[in-house]
Amino acid sequence: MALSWKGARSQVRITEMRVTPVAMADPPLRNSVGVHQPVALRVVVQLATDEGLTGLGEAYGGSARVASLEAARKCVEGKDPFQLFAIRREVPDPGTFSPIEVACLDLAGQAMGRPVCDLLGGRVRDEIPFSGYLFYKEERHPEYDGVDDWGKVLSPEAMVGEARRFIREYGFEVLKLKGGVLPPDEEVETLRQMRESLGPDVGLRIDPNGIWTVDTSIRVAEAIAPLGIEYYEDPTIGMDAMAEVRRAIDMPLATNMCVTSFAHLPHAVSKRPVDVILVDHHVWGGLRECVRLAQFCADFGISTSMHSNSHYGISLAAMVHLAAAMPELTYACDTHYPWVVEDIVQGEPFTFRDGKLPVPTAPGLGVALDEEKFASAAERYRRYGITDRDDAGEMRKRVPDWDPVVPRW
Ligand code: GKR
Ligand code: MG
Repeated sequence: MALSWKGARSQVRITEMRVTPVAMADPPLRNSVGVHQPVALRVVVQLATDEGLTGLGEAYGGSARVASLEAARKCVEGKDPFQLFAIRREVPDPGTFSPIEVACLDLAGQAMGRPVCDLLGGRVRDEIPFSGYLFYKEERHPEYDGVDDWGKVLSPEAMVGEARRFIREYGFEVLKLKGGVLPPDEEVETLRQMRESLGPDVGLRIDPNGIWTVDTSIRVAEAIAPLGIEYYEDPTIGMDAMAEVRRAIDMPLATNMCVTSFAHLPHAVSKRPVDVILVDHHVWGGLRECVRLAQFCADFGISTSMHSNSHYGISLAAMVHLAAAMPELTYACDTHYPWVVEDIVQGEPFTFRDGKLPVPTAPGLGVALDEEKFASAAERYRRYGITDRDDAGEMRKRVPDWDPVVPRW
């Protein structure tokens, strides 16, 4: 039998679903594949109801996601935002359903006068700890239209400078180094200098996005073990290779690459490739699925953290509500947010203090679009004409014979 609020709110109907591709200015951050383009792509979903409410969701960008969301519109319009199972049945793809689910939860929260975390089971913490996300980087893109006063960061010494600035400006107590960029020994040296300069209390992580061989992964693990590493994220690619590394080292291994769906979980338990899974509501099918994932992880002795990609404040609000409602969250969450030059949400709702963000108490997600900035992000998407992320192609503009071979080293 339908639960009581359906009777009370059965008139709520989604009257319109808007899908808007947007692009944010993104500095030339390096990773194992290449370098970030001058813009990072996102898609904003707006759901309007017959009661005059608007719910917001945000997804990874790219032409396939825009198309899948456009195709989902007919399954969403006319539906009740509280009936998430009914919508999911018609929109089964996790990455497509995620921004729709978040927008529905935003609507449901607004309709009920409760923050989204209350719809996920309720908050277990009032502040969410984040890790500062350090990237090696190139000089400013020539065509970049944001502020980039970080300069080139391609040495251990420069990375220590970046780390100190992250701590000074945001108070992060944990730092994650995006690795797989410099030769492994230089990245070990980067971590060594960071530990020496930052002292023993700052948490350190490294994530080379699966670019290293098993042998290199083990060798690096042995070299960084004395530095006290919180966890070692995706040094190599695939569950079998990760499990081999894990058997050889004594340091928690983490992933957002080899366990990315519920179908992977049986092997995540039997092969034990990792100790930590980074949840990501954009990938796993929304906030409620991530709560379910975290419960599963706790039941099977796996820790949890949270993954991030380049994102705006709609995603950040969703991540904060999720982290608030995940009793099993073990580690500070990732976020790319400090690299965002201009958000599309109103005001400045996210100010890191001591590396943490407070959980919003307003109904829904607690963010609203700044129409002017939103329009300018949509215009930037059209102006750059980039419809799919291509870090390797961007790198080839700087190094013409660049070949992102995996595994490297
Ligand atoms: O933005 O270059 C990047 C990151 O490498 C991103 O693509 C990853 O998804 O942050 C990510 C990670 O933790 O693997
Ligand atoms: Mg990762």
